[in-house]
Amino acid sequence: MKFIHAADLHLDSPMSGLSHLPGEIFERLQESTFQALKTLIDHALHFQVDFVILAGDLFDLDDRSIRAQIRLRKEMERLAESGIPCYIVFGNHDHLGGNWTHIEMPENVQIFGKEVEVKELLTKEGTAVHLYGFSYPVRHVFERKIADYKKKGEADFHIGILHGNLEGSLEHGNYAPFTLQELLDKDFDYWALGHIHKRTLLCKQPPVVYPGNTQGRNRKEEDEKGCYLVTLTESGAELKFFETSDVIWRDITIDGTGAQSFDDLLRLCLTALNKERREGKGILARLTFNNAAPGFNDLSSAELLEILQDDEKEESSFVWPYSVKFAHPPLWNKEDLAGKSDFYSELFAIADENTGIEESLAFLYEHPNVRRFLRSLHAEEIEEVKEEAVQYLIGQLLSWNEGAGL
Ligand SMILES: [Mn+2]
Repeated sequence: MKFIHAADLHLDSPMSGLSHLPGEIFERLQESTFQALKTLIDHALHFQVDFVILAGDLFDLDDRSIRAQIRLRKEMERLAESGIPCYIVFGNHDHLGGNWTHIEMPENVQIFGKEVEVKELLTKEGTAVHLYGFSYPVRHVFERKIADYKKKGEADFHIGILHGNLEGSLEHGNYAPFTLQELLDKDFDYWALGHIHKRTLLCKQPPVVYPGNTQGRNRKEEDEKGCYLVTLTESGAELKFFETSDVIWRDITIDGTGAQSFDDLLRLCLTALNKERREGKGILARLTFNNAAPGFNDLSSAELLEILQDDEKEESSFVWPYSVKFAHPPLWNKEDLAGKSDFYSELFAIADENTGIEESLAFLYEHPNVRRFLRSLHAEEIEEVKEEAVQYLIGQLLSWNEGAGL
């Protein structure tokens, strides 16, 4: 028996905060969650799987844009033509309590209700499968829904579908939490999880799987994203990962040792970027130079970026660098400087305080022409901004001191 397990498609993600990208690339990114779904269904048809599982957060927003629902229906109809059912639970992003225009899905689509229930399937070959799951009735589900999963009746395979958080994992909301042991205690043959966007195999036998999301939507969701083709037999499970992402986020580190000139840097960048190029895929790359000569700075990186971006806009297999940075080994360290003078220790203390950034940026966020283009910063982004500000300030102060012969 074989099936495809995917989760967190986040169809029609607005890709907010990325509209500064060139129009063609931004549009490609906005289309990418749909393209990922299409690729997923292509795989399901190619392998003629017995069914497909989508483990929550199919839609990005709880209003489920009509566009997203129509696209989902179109792909579900392709499955229906091949007689392939699709089992769906809805998660915190597309909970049942949202206010959305109802679009009818074809009959092969099996949606789990708000309480844990079992759906029975007899495959074409006569294998009996019991699938267990529930959909979020509201956005915030903090109950331990895992307690409601129980094996029911006789079947060749029992499969749990659960959109929720592995307890202790801090990157996502602690919804419908569970521990690995709780899952294993259920004695199911496969756990089809959703919610955590990073692909993670929690257990090999029986497989307990977060397939990750199907398309990265920001630089934190880097590298290839996709789904699993799962084959279950009496003797065990076999998992094969398939990529579905159309645009891939990459973090690239380049060793800048020996780069003497701007030309050297440019050549190193071009080599690194071209190595990433993949037919039919788009790449969004962040470049970091290690060990580059100290003379290279933000000015060189701005110029580099402009040149590297030059021909990529029109390229359908683009490699678009969106940032070039020089990671210079620090010329100073906090403790030394703070020990040297009260001025520095005070400066670090102010930077450590968690206030100030919002106030400093208020004039932008309150500006009528600007605010509609801005989204609020994540906590980590605020940390980054603070860190860069400190680096910049100290750099300026030290070079001024040097110049003044102090
Ligand atoms: Mn999600």
